[in-house]
Parts: sequence; C-alpha cells; structure tokens
Amino acid sequence: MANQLLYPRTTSKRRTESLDGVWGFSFDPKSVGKDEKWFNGLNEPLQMPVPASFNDFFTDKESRDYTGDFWYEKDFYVPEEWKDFDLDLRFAAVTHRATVYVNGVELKFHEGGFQPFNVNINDVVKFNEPNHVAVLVNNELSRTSLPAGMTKTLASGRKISKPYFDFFNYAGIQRSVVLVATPKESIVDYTLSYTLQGKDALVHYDVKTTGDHAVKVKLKTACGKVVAEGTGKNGTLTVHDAKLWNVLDAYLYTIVLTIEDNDKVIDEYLEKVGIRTVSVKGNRVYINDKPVYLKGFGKHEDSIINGRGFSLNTIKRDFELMKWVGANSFRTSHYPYAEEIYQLADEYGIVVIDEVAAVGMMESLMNALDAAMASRGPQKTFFEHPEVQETTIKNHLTAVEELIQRDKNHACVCFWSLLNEPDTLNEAAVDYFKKVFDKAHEVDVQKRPRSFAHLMTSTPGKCLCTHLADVVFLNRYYGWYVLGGSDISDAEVAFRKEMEAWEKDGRPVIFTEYGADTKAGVHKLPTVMFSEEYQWEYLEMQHRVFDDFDCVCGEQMWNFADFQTTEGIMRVDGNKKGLFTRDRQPKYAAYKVRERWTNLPLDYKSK
Ligand code: BDP
Repeated sequence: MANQLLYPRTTSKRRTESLDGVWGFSFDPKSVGKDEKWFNGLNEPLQMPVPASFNDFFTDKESRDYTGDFWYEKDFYVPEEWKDFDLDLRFAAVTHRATVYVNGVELKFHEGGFQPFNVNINDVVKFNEPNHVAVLVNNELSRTSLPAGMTKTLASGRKISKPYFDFFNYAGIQRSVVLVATPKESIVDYTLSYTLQGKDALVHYDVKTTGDHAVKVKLKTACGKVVAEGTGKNGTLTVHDAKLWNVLDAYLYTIVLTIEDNDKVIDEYLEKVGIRTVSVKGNRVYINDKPVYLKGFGKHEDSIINGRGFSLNTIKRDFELMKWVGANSFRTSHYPYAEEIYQLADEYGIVVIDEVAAVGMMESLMNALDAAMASRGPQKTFFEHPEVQETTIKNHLTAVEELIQRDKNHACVCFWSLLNEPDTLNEAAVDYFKKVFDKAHEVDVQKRPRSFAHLMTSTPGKCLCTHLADVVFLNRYYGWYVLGGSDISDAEVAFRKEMEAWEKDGRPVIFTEYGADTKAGVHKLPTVMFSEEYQWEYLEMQHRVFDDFDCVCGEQMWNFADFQTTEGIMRVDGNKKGLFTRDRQPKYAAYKVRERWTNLPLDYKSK
C-alpha cells in the first residue's frame, strides 16, 4: 500500500490507538544493536517519554549531545476485533532516520526526521497478546541529510553533531505514534483545489482508494448542513454562496469522504477544510483575489525540556501570543512542523509558509557568519560536491513530495519554502534548484507560490537561482550581522540600496528573517547591541525601510521566541532573537511590534 500520510482519525469505519507514553530506550554508540538483535528486546533500557526529544531530559552532557544510533521499544496489544483491518503503526516524526522492527521482523526504513511514515504490520501482528515494536534511530548529520551538517568523531571515539544550521540537533521519536486500523478497502489520499466564481466556489477533488467501489464526497458546514455532494473518485462540487477561509477570519467546512457498496459504507474519513485561493500578480500576493500583507515570524519547534518534541501546550500558547501581537502568519523554519500546528493555523486563520528541512546547504558552521563575511566569498560550494548532486537531491525531492502530500489540503498553507539560505552563487546550484522547483510545481495541484529564503549574499545580479522563485523571500540582517550598533545608520543606507534593486525586479518581497539577539532583562539607555532597547531600535529601522518599498508584501521577524542552538561563541545559551523569551514572555519590543501590527491593515500597501 502507498505511504498513507492522512492524519490518523477514528471514524465510523476506522480505529486508532495512541502508543504515546513511556518507551524503553538505549544508546548504541558502537552500533552493535542490529547484530546483537536488540530489536528482540533491549537490555536494561532507560525509560523515555514519547513524543519528545531525548536530549534535555539528561543531566550529563554526553547523553544530551549524543550522536549516533539509539533504540526505542514498546509492547502493545491489538484487539482481536481488529483482525479484518489493515493495521499500521504511524510515526508522525522520528529524527532523523528510523528502522522499525515489529515482533523481531525488520519492516521499514525511513529517512527524514520531520515527516510521517507508516509501517504495515499485517504480516507480523499477533492478536490479543503482546506485540513488540523496536525502532533503531540515528541522528547523524551529513551533506546528504536534510538538514545538512557534519558528524565529528572526538579523540575519545565519541561522535558529536556539527550542524551547518543554527538550531540544536534535537532528536528522537519527537511526534506521536499511533496504531491505525483501516478497512482493507480504504481511502489513502485526497487532494483539493478551488476556483472562485463570484459568490460561489468550485471545489475540485481527487480521491485515491485501494479498491474500485464508488466514492462519495460531502461538504458540510460547521453545523452539519450538507452544502454540496458528489460521487466518483474525482469531480467538482459547487458551493453556492461559499464562506471562504480568510486571513484571521477562518471558516472551515468538513469534508466527508466515504467508500460505499450500494448503501453499505466501507470506509469513512473526515477532515476540516477551508476554501481559498492563493495567487501572485505583479508585486502583490493575493488570497481569495484580495491583496494581503503578512506580519509574523520565523519560528521553531523548540521549548524547555521537550526540545523539539511535540508539545500541544506550547503550541497553544504560541498561537495565543501570535494573536495578541497582531501576527497573521509564520514560516515553519526550518522543517515541516507537527500536523496539529497546521490544524490550529487553519482554525486561527494564520497563513503558513511551509518549509522543507533543506537548511545548511552552505559549507559553514553557522550560516549567519558567512553572511557577515560575505566579502571573502564562500569557502567551498555545497552544490559542487558529487554526493549532493547524487544523494542529497534524491532526499530533497522525496522531502518536497512528502511535504506537499502531507500538507496540501491545509487552507493555512499558502507558500512553499523549498530551501533556507542555500549557497546560490555557484552554477552547480542552478540545476539542483530547477529540479526542486519543478518537483513542487508538479506535485502541488494548487500550484502555490514557491520560493527559498535568500541569504544576505544572494542579491539581485549575484544570486543565480532567484529567477526560479515566484515570490522573493529575504533573510536580512542589516544592523545586526552587518553594520550593527552605532553603524546602524549606514546599515539603513546599505539596506535601502539593496531594496532599490529588488523593487526593480518586480516580484513581491516577503521578509522571512530580520532580527537582533536580545538578552531579556538587559536594559540600556542609550542602546547597546543585545539590550532590549536595541532590539526595538533595530526593528524600527527595518520597518521604516519596509514601509518605503512598494514591493514589500510581508515581514516575518526572526524569531518568534528564543531557542536552543549548539553552543559556541556566537550564542549565549541559544539564539536570543526572540520577540518572546523561550518561556514565552514578551520582551520590550513585543509591545511596540504589537502597536505596529495591530494597526497595519491586511491590504496594507494596496489601497
Ligand atoms: C539565518 C538562519 C537562521 C539563524 C539566523 C540567525 O536562517 O536559522 O538562526 O540567521 O543568525 O542565517 O539568528
């Protein structure tokens, strides 16, 4: 059966059971587990919560920073009543790669730490007695992994991660595990796209099933009233007087998909969906044919103790803070987030720029440093390495496909970000980029705008890949990495000069990063870098420039909250560019940003 990425749901014909909770856990630093058959049972395992990153539970540094192979295990029961179902274990994310064994049999390998995958257990399952699942996980970074980095072996033989990116390499079973029981003939996927016709909307649908029986599709309002229905695996529904999904004014219908044999329902799947279109014309982006201006953040899935592990409580707080500050959008920097985050964004009417985990595609230990040293040019070019052209590209294309398959039906997902700060100054990047951009276009039926977040050195005239982008995403640090502190007035001059070139380019520009490290509690009059006052001085300057250029259609500051990174001389216990602290309290600038954003209309610049 195809990799079933539908979100697991219990319906009249489907069953699910969560396997979250405490799992057995062991490090395997010598990678002997496979030969010694650890998949049959771990020897004196530690107890580890799932979902979570394993790292921040530990009190010793070797365990927290552990890099290499490690194992999880759990026993689970499958009720005999489920024997006529197709049975899968669905892992929402195991970082960065996993091999899954059930009852001692190796069933699946999955590469990529931020995408769901399912493991069919029909052939090995035992009913009404314990089943044993073991997962061999590996969190090593390389030039072929997404995200990219290096794994270094210390003189002691211990391995550590050297990310080419600026966030801690958290790992483990970071999202939920669910036992899913679906009918043998079932719905495996569906795809929606929309056309607006005056007050009506056409909903085009395409449903994939494992059998030949008829498919029925219904669209219901929030109160359960059926507003449109259709028969057949694909077709178009007409919704009269449709209520559209709008930014910060979301309306969601429920789509009900059934497979039926005469009057007998074989499978049923339902989900909330929003009707909206996204387009780009000239230097504007439109949602439902109305120009929009984005305000918001680049975020991270990062919180105290959980690391990158799924934390619904943190997620809820983040949405409430975004609402408070007047944000209407965020980017899933630098990897696909947990599915529940997109479900909430659908409900809150928040626009999502959905990013592939293609970060670190630049030979350096920290991208930002390279930006600051732009004048010396890149030391080596990432895309020239043969393994990048052979293997990274394959992983990247799979990641694009999996991302779009997973997220395509979310109303909130309005843009694809296909890479973050890649090295675009060498010819070797061009062909690689073309494949990635073509893949997104081919897979996405809605043909949403695609882009990549441009590094400081990727400027008009120099960047060899920018022509592929439908919208320009810019990460800019004038006044921080470039000409910071007392030089900020020169930073503004340099910034304006670059913006004049983008204005001529004619495409819409969305700032996907701009920010200044700010240690909460450091106050300084007059300002100095790292003080709360400097953060606002810096942001005010950026906003002044954004306001003066017509092509600017969005501002997503870096970052929503402070977050953990690898330790090093550039970071004081993590990256401090958050508008909120890591425990989600406002810094001084948050009140000022709130004043600005709550006053900027959605159609800002287009009146
Ligand atoms: C950019 C990266 C982001 C970093 C940020 C920074 O895209 O991941 O955290 O700069 O330096 O280079 O704060």
